[in-house]
Amino acid sequence: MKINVVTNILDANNRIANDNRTFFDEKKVYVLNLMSSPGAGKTTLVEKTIIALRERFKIGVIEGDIQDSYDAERIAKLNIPVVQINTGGACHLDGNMIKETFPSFDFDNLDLLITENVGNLVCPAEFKIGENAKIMILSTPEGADKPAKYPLMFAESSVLLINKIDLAPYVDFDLKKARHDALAINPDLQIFEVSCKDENGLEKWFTWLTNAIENFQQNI
Ligand SMILES: Nc1nc2c(ncn2[C@@H]2O[C@H](COP(=O)(O)OP(=O)(O)OP(=O)(O)O)[C@@H](O)[C@H]2O)c(=O)[nH]1
Ligand SMILES: [Mg+2]
Repeated sequence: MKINVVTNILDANNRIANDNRTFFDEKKVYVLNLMSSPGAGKTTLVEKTIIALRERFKIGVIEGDIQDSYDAERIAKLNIPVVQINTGGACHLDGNMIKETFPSFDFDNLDLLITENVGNLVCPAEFKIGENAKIMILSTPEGADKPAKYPLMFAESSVLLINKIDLAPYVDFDLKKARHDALAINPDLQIFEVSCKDENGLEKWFTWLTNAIENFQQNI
């Protein structure tokens, strides 16, 4: 008897993620996969980004959490189309979960889909969802040793936002070390130092994202 073995769950996910990417390309929708530890400031960044760019781009959001819909409720208050995925224990979003949200969006009326992944510094980096870019947040209270300890997410991301810069003096965050170690892992990483609370530094992130969406739309 021949036994078929699915050797690599990541291969299976990659196929679905590539199909998602083809679909998003057809619809000219630029997709972000936003990742960080729990509480680093993902939803706050999504809120600020919506407020800054909503006049320029039509934005939709997917919120990924193990349980509950707090984050989706925050986004819904801004009158933005949003879908909450509850993974029911899984520590990351995958291609199939994203595909299942498709009927909930009017993609002909979207330029940007922001996907907030489950709070976790490890697994989300391993699973593609069909994104154009992976974006990650490291917040200063987490410590400057995180790039060295959790290198994959830093290696996979295009942008690193070092958030809660307002708290850096109180938590002895070694900014130089964090930058150095992150760039040693990924020399192409764009690093922005921001405070989502007082909005310092966010303008550079908005400019990066605006350029990325416009380049994508012109070249697709
Ligand atoms: N001081 C300070 N607090 C911040 C900043 N950004 C976010 N916060 C706070 O950090 C807490 C967590 O922020 P969220 O945006 O909910 O974090 P998250 O990454 O979405 O959290 P999960 O979805 O649970 O993983 C909230 O109390 C925010 O107000 C910042 O730049 N400075
Ligand atoms: Mg959140």
